[in-house]
Amino acid sequence: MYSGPAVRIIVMTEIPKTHPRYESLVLREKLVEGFRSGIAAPQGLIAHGRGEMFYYLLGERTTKEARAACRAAAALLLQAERPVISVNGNVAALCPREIVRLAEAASARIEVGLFHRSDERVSMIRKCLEDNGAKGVLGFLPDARIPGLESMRGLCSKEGIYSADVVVIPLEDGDRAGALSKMGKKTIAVDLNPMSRTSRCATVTVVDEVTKALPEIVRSIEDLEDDPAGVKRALKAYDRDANLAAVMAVMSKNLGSL
Ligand code: PTJ
Repeated sequence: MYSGPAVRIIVMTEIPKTHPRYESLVLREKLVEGFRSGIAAPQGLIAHGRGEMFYYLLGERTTKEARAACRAAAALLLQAERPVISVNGNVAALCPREIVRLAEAASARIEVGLFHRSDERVSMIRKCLEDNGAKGVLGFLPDARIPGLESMRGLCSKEGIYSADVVVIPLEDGDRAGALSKMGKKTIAVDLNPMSRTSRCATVTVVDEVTKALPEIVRSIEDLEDDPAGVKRALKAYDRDANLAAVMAVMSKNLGSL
């Protein structure tokens, strides 16, 4: 019988590429890895499961509604003067490179903003983003507060979220999304749940899996960056509530046909 010190058994599951749900399982592994390294909060695993459920109802694909929302998001970012991308543990674990690419394309700052905040997690997430090419990541030394928010998520940086005009909020909690809107900021949510408070209060809501949504926003920025008329058209064509209703119709149709 083993009598040595306690050991932590780490099991990395190898996913065969031929598995029909390969991509989904790889995302799970990334998040579990993020949790083990301390980047993602344990609560993040639960939030991911909720997202997976909505993604399943969507048919695990990018809808035309998501593409239209990404185009509107790109237009909003191109019009912004002080855009900021807010990053939490799940987003850092799933797609740090995509965050950095979006920040470059949109000339945006990156700020770490955590619900389950600890200095250790903030600095691990900052390091993870820097390892993927990020520069000047904000959030480690917050010097401002979002009015009306008691949670740790209310802490922010004056130079970043506090003075931003457009904030990208992937996988956000509803309280902060609402508080940012009350501050007069335009927000871009990425959330697989079209019914969440965040989805219903953001200026633009992309209902898609975050690792798919961020590159699609980058593609739209590249497409629209020298096209001011296209930027205006993308914003005019986008109606958040109609877009969310169409996404919910896709989900109910999929449910009905299963
Ligand atoms: O890292 P922290 O401490 O800031 O905590 C991060 C979590 C995600 C735990 C925290 O923000 C949280 O509790 O979020 P919520 O309120 O559960 O909201 C997360 C939303 O994101 C839910 O509506 C999910 O359906 C959705 N979601 C989860 N995974 C994805 C997703 N949307 C897009 N892509 C995903 N991969």
